[in-house]
Amino acid sequence: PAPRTVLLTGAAGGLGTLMRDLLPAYGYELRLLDLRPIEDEPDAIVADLADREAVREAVRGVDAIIHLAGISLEAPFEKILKANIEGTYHLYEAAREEGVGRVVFASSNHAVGYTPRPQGDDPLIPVDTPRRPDTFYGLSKCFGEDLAQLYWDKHGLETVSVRIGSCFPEPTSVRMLSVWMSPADGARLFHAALTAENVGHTVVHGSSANTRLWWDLTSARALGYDPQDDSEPYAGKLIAEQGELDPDDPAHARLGGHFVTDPPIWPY
Ligand code: NAI
Ligand code: 15L
Repeated sequence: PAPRTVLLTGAAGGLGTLMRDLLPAYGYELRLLDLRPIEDEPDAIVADLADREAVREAVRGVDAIIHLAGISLEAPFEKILKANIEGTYHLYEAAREEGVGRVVFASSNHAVGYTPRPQGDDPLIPVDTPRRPDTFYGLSKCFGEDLAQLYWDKHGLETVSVRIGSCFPEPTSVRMLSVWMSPADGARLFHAALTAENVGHTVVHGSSANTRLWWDLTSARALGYDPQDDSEPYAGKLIAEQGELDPDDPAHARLGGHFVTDPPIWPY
């Protein structure tokens, strides 16, 4: 049966806030969890993924989990380790123990951020492109995807890992014209990921059907995802303001954009 009760971790964050607005229209009852309290949501669970008991209690009785909680940008390794690596492990252990059947995992383009972006007639980046994380943050998403594969192979717990491009109300950079996922398409993709049958562990790219797309959406469409949006209407203004991407600039040559070239955050 289609999932009805869904735990949304990271519910106070940017994407969580967008999804709190959009997902109930698909018939889901959301249970919310975040480190931070959420205004006007007194029932939201305020908990750290480090707290295994709280996490186990939070997953008890839900049909599925959308896992957005974690550090969403580059940070010192110790912080990434705690929130994204150990935190995601705690969530999967809780899901296994409580018999939750499906997780939708917010992976990221930064798991493969060093992949050169296609130029000219180059083919779109396939979903099985080799891992090339551009940060410890991206590396934690590689870990999450591998954890998902392990829990499918060993425990039969299904996951759709969504390598999200940039999900914000509007694209705000020329790079985002290629990787933007409109919030409405994000909700469509999460709904497809929750309801498609027999996903095992499936990795998909998460973006709208952008004219300037860099990656292949075939595996996402195979779940039933039918993106309705395209960033192109924003292109004129953004390119006028920021100029076209210079392929010789290392910050523009690869999928991960400036995550590739930003100075490392110390202490390493
Ligand atoms: P965000 O930083 O706005 O939200 C993340 C939320 O997770 C925050 O509310 C934070 O309080 C919570 N959180 C952090 N550590 C926690 C912990 N230990 N326990 C409980 N909650 C914790 O990030 P955003 O943009 O909403 O992204 C959501 C997820 O999607 C993240 O996992 C991010 O890596 C991923 N993602 C987002 C993209 C985007 O375009 N927004 C692109 C690619 C991936
Ligand atoms: C991500 O993984 C981040 O969580 C998000 O804040 C954006 O930076 C996005 O990637 C991006 O690549 O634009």
